Amino acid sequence: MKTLSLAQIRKEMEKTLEPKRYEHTLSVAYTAANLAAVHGADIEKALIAGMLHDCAKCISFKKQKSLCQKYHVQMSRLEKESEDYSPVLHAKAGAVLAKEKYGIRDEDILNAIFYHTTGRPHMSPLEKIIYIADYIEPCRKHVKGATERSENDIFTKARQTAFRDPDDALLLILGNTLAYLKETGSKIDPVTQETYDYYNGIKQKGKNA
Ligand code: DGI
Ligand code: FE
Ligand code: FE
Repeated sequence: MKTLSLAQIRKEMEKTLEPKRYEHTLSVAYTAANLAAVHGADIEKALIAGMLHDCAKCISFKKQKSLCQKYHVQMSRLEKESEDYSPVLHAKAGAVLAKEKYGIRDEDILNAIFYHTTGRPHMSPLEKIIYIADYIEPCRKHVKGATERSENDIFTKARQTAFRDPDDALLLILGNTLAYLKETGSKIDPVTQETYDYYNGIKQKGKNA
């Protein structure tokens, strides 16, 4: 299968995503490109990963699940047991589509798509960039949990920190996401928790060094 150019991928996303999701997608791609420029990562890869990160968002849960099953993607217990929804599965199905439908072979881009909702310990610079860009992109008007705790203004802080210190931004986002999931009694994917624990551990070690 031929790898699609960025322009072709963009056209495909415009065709397959709902308008609001397409706007978010463009915004993530350009935010990721700027983060890559500042942090010395590959701008082209950031654009492609950003453009494709939510490529499976507008397909049904059933289809996301069957794509993951067909390509032997590891699913959490939550995803296996659920019949109708899992917030993380679109990221895994997206990585499958990126490879099988859009011809992406670069493992770093595929991992950035796969882990864009949960993160993971030991993320590559590109994985961090996509995770952060997804959250701070300028078209996102609010993030779950942040407006309710507006005295902390997590959203603004994450946007400011991302260009200075991506690990700090990562931790801020992970912390807010987990706090929100706990407050709302949502089921937490073990990888989301592991990612927070890992980056929080690094920060605490740095403080004590
Ligand atoms: O697809 P997007 O909306 O652009 O963003 P995303 O892929 O980061 O998905 C965001 C949602 O995923 C957000 O509401 C928080 C949620 N999320 C992240 N980790 C977990 C989670 N939801 C649950 N239930 N469990 C998790 O571990
Ligand atoms: Fe997503
Ligand atoms: Fe997204």
